[in-house]
Amino acid sequence: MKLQTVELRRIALPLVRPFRTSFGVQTRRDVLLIHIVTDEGEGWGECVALADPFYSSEYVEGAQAVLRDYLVPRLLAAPHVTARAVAPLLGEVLGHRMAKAAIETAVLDAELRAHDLSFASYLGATRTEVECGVSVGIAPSVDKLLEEVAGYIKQGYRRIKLKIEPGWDVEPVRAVRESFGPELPLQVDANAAYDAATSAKLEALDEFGLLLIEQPFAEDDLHQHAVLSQRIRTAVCLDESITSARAAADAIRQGACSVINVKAGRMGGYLESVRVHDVCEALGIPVWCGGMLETGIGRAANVALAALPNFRYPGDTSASDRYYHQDVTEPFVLRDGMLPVPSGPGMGVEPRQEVLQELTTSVETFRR
Ligand code: OSB
Ligand code: MG
Repeated sequence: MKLQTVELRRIALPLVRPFRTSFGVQTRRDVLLIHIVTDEGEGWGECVALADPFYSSEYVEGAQAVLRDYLVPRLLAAPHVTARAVAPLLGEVLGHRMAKAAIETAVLDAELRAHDLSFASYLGATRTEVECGVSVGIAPSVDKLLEEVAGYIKQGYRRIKLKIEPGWDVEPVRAVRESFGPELPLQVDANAAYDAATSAKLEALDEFGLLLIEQPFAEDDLHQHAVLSQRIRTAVCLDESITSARAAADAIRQGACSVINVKAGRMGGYLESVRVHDVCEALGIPVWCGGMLETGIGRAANVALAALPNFRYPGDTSASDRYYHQDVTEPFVLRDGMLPVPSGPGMGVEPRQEVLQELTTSVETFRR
């Protein structure tokens, strides 16, 4: 394909409720969308970087800067682009995987639309719907938490993930177990909030029959994860630490995790995510699909990825109304705890022009 224009569009969406994690509170989502036009059609990508560099070193203003100054110029200079060529074209630029993933996704979307092929079939999906879980923020009180969890269970979510931090761990987990019973699929996510000194609290979670404990320690501290894995029966899962298929293989070999949360943005794109999926499958390690509070654009691609065979746990692929009153695409609606995998060409969803216009805060356009 010959690239003609690249548009970086920022939109702002209020969240339906504040989302509190160990790294801060989000009340709105400031999203960077990439829209490309080629001689064979158009494509969209969503950059998952958050507003602040608190979950990852990347953040939305930084992603836009590196796209503007380094990534988009390299892409526009190429005589011909395909999704597979994007990572090599951008390889000279180190890191910035979320920014790179957004570009690769937009190119892949355009390419697949041009070939009338869906993300799901291209990536290797084996299911037409995926099981959905929900990530529940740190609540103002245990009572409020129980109310929120009850609401999600009633809506049909098949798994609950509680955000935890030192001071909000054993008590909320015990309360949820006591209220909803031992059969509720339940897991926790610390977003790296623990260290060797606070690790005893994580060992105390071992009695609650959790599916997994996600990223308790720092991104670069595989050793501490390996130590915890040895001490508890509950599976240790990595999120922030896993930035590539190589990182996944290393973490598994070191005994740092027995489950991996796959997020395409963190890994530089859907192509690398499939490699992570494959490497984990070969090593007997299940994966599941994480989320970054995506709009319908990012969600469509995530749901396609989650339909691959080694995605063996419900994902953080919740319905649109878990996040937004009004989504950018037709909303994703939960049906019996599942979301349907889009089957149309490319990501199989279209941004609604009037909604985009209403939410847009800035647009930058680059031409060949
Ligand atoms: O750690 O998985 C995480 C949201 C933003 C950043 C990091 C994380 C999350 C979530 C929610 O847990 C995922 C979602 O529902 O999209
Ligand atoms: Mg996480």
